[in-house]
Formats: sequence, structure tokens, C-alpha cells
Amino acid sequence: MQAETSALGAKLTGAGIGGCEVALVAKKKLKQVDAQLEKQLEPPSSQEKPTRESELKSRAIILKLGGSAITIKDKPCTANQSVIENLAREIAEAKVQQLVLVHGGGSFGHPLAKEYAINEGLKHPSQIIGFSKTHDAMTVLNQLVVETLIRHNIPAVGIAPSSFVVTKLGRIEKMKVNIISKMLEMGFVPVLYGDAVLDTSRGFAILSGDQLIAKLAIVLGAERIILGVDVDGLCTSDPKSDPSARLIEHTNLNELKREHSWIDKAKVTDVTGGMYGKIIELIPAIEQRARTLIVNGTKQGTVRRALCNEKVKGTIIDRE
Ligand code: IP8
Repeated sequence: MQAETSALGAKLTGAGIGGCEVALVAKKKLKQVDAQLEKQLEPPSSQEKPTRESELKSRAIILKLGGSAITIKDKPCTANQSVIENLAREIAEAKVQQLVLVHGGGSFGHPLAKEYAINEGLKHPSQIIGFSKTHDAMTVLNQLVVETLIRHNIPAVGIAPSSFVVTKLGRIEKMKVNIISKMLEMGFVPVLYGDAVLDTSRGFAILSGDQLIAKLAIVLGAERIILGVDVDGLCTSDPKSDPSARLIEHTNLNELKREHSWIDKAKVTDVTGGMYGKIIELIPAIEQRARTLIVNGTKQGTVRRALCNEKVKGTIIDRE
């Protein structure tokens, strides 16, 4: 039986704010924030290079805890506490030197992001409160994860991506990454998440955890990316609906690119980041030699073995 934690209690209801005036003020405010961020954030040219810190020390591992694994998908704002507990224990056992954790939104971020159409950008003032609710729900989940990690003696620090990432048309445009590399250098485990973020073209957008891990892997020069999801890995079809689905144990970018139907499947069925969408997001990081492993984060022992580089059931994706 899964232990469930209803973190936000009753369903969060939409309380829109009315009036074009408010929308204009909000837009003006967003522009001001944007101008300020322009000044503060690093120029994109310096972002694609591995940081000095990552060159000096062992290379980081980036572990994504999928929302499907750590939350109960069909119960709004409900965490799968037993899975989080188990993952925290395994992460502690693995004793990784430099680890960045990123978790997805699951039943916390996604229903609210959808209800307020956050990913479509700012079109109506009633969405403003939706942005706050979406971000707030993610901070609640983040806190649950961070608290559990700390209980297992992991020096976890929750960091809101909305505080250091800005997107343009939904794609990361600026990312102030030095705080993450500094934390890694000092032995902390930064815990980030998919978030509602400011967008220089649309006002705001949803930054998926998958886009975030790919970018972090490139910028930090990560050695490996591990995705802990709620299935055993990448399969020939959706294992949840097709019993004949076969696990692909090892593949590479050329093989994936040759198989054009992947791209089509991603467009048709996984626009919001299902398995095929994840792979597409990760391609630039795999191109930069971040070996990627997809495992079932809900099965005991898999994440520990993956972190320790031991043989584990899952899908390895290499550059070549
Ligand atoms: O679950 C989306 O992150 P993901 C986060 O990694 C929100 O796609 C806020 C919906």
C-alpha cells in the first residue's frame, strides 16, 4: 500500500482577479522584472561552457525524480511519501560526491498549470493568481522532498528555478547557474523542480524538469543523467497500455534519430513531456556526452544501483 500525503488539502480553487487595468500593471511589472533580470543574469554565451568548478572536481550526476513516481497522479496535490522516503534512503546510501536533484510536478504542478493555461503565457489577468498557485504547489512538493532528504542526512537545499531561470517562448534563455555550482562545490545537494517561470516573450511559461536537467547537464558538464520514472525505461510502445511493449535496454542518438516515429510520437501524444518528449529534451545533453539512464524510481534498489553505476534494469542512452 502506498502512503499518501495530502499536502494542500482541499482542491485549490481558481479565484480570478478582474480588470484590464490590473493586466496592464501586471504586464508593466513583468517588463520591469525582466529588465532587472537582464542586468543580473549571465549572458547566454557563457552558459554553454562547463563551469570552472565542474572542471576541477568530479563531474556531477543529475537525478530527476519524475512526478509520476513521487506523486499520486490522479489525486491533486498528493505525494507518494513511501516512494520519496525510499528514494531518499537510496540516495543517502549511494553517497554521490556531486549530485543535483530535480523533481517533476506530478499531481502538484500539472493540474494547476493546466487549469490556468500557464504554458500559453499571460493572456488574461485571471492567470496571474494561477501562476502563483502553480509555483506555490511546486514549493510544497519541493519542501516534502527536501525535508525527507534532510531526515536521511542529505544536505539538501531547495531552490526555485523561477528565481534564476528565464525562458523565451518556453525555452531557457537565461540561467544563473553559479549558485548551483558553488553549492555543489561546498557539498550541498541542490533540489530543483519543474516550475512556473517568467518568459521574455509570453510573460510566463512552464519550465519542465526535463528541459532543466538537459540544460544543467550541459552547463555543469555532468557525467550522467538518471531519470527515475514509474516504468522500467524506454519501451517499444507505452507499457501502461500495451502488454507487448518491450524494454529497450541500450540505444544511442543515431538509432533514436533514425527511428523517425519517435519524433512523431512525441509530437502527437507527448507534447507535455511523456517519455518520448523527455528523450527529445535530453538529446542536446546526450550530444554533450552526458550518458543517460532511465530507470523505474518506484522499484526498490534501482536508483541506488543507478547512482552507484551498478548494473540495473532500465534504458541506457549513449551519444554513439
Ligand atoms: O513534471 C512541470 O515539470 P515536469 C512542472 O518535469 C509544472 O514536466 C509546474 C507543471
